[in-house]
Amino acid sequence: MEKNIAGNLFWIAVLTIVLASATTQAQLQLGFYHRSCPKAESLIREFVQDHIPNAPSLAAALLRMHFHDCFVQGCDGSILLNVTTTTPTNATEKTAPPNLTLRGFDFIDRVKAVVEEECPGVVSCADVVALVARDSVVVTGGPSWNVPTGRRDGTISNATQALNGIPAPFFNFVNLTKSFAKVGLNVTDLVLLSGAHTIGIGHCSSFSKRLYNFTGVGDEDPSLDSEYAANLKKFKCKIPNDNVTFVEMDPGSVRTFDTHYYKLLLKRRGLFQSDAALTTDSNARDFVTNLVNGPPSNFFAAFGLSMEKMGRAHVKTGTQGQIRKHCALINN
Ligand code: HEM
Ligand SMILES: *[C@@H]1O[C@H](CO)[C@@H](O)[C@H](O)[C@H]1NC(C)=O
Ligand SMILES: *[C@@H]1O[C@H](CO)[C@@H](O)[C@H](O)[C@H]1NC(C)=O
Ligand SMILES: *[C@@H]1O[C@H](CO)[C@@H](O)[C@H](O)[C@H]1NC(C)=O
Ligand SMILES: *[C@@H]1O[C@H](CO)[C@@H](O)[C@H](O)[C@H]1NC(C)=O
Ligand SMILES: *[C@@H]1O[C@H](CO)[C@@H](O)[C@H](O)[C@H]1NC(C)=O
Ligand SMILES: *[C@@H]1O[C@H](CO)[C@@H](O)[C@H](O)[C@H]1NC(C)=O
Ligand SMILES: *[C@@H]1O[C@H](CO)[C@@H](O)[C@H](O)[C@H]1NC(C)=O
Ligand SMILES: CC(=O)N[C@H]1CO[C@H](CO)[C@@H](O)[C@@H]1O
Repeated sequence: MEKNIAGNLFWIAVLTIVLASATTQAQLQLGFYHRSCPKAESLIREFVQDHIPNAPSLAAALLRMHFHDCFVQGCDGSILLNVTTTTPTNATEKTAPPNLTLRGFDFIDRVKAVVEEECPGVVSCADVVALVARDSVVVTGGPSWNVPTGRRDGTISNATQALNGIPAPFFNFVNLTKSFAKVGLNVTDLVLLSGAHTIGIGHCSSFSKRLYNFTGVGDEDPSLDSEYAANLKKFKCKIPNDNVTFVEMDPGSVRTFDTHYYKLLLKRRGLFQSDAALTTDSNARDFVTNLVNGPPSNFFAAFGLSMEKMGRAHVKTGTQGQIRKHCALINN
């Protein structure tokens, strides 16, 4: 009898804790807007399907935007706030002739306007970014993945934090691992998500040191294939620190989401030190080799799982944050 009471009390305590954490810790869920804005996800998908084929290079910028958003104060749309829009790396944001990133912000604003018209004040900018990133990759023939929704928008825009959160292209393996661990991502995720560099471009200034001044004595990065380096210097990045010219990160396959990026890594042709770093750790290198040798479908499936995981990084849910009306501005 006494044992029973103790047992019951135990289960009541467990239940109470579970219920309490369920109410304070709202979770992301698939189809969060199912009741509050049933058409939200299809409107977003249709907008992407209608517009990305005319501007395919935008898909990369939009995928990268979701990554940057999640690495700074969690996936909360703070990357879109006006104060931070120019912070992540100066070289990137303002100088691309096609102005990729700026066009990315404009694209998100247009998507947000569509969902605002359908259901004002319901769909967060953070969810728009997450859904647009997925839908853009799908339109380019890449993998799909689940995007549970219910993210709320943050209200802090801090340039210093933006610079701190985003891993730099000169990071080594240890630096990268630490940076990813801060948002709950491990080495598997690091290798898989870096595979996003199978699409898109990088400015010469993002890897110039590898070509011109690796250790400060006018030398090249010895871990970069010398033939590739010579070609880059001859035809693309002709002067040090050129922040205007850009190159394809996965030359010849820049618009195709595939495992070719990993093949380049094994040929010592990853563009950034952070790409090359993935082959400096034996476990990571083995994983890269597996991805190269396996069917693309393995990469696609695993990439999708890591994207879903990244999309949960420090999210705000429930009553935290707000649903911004304009993605560039905090509601007043
Ligand atoms: C592992 C650490 C990472 C580093 C150090 C890094 C760094 C960079 C840099 C420096 C650029 C080129 C910027 C420029 O010069 O214009 C770039 C481009 C890009 N990154 Fe990453 N990145 C990392 C991880 C990721 C992740 C996790 C994703 C997405 C899941 C991603 C997606 C992209 C895409 C799609 C582009 C091309 C953007 C465009 O064409 O506009 N990157 N990245
Ligand atoms: C954000 O800042 C840009 C540039 O300063 C400006 O053109 C734009 O109108 C601002 N957006 C909003 C919604 O105020
Ligand atoms: C970006 O530009 C601002 C203002 O010009 C400057 O203060 C800052 O140091 C630059 N940051 C980087 C990473 O170059
Ligand atoms: C690009 O490089 C030029 C020349 O070094 C410099 O004047 C300019 O400020 C740089 N732009 C950015 C956005 O860093
Ligand atoms: C990029 O866009 C900004 C703002 O619209 C503009 O001032 C700048 O000249 C553009 N840069 C290039 C290289 O087109
Ligand atoms: C921005 O973030 C940095 C680094 O976390 C912090 O030192 C600084 O106080 C913050 N600035 C504001 C205005 O909150
Ligand atoms: C990383 O996390 C995933 C689960 O999210 C797990 O399957 C994988 O084994 C982990 N990788 C490492 C190296 O711990
Ligand atoms: C190479 O780096 C060293 C040390 O940072 C610097 O003093 C030198 O001016 C750089 N040379 C070039 C060509 O950028
Ligand atoms: C920014 C950062 O974390 N840099 C570190 C990268 O790794 C080197 C060597 O492991 C450290 O000295 C840096 O501080």
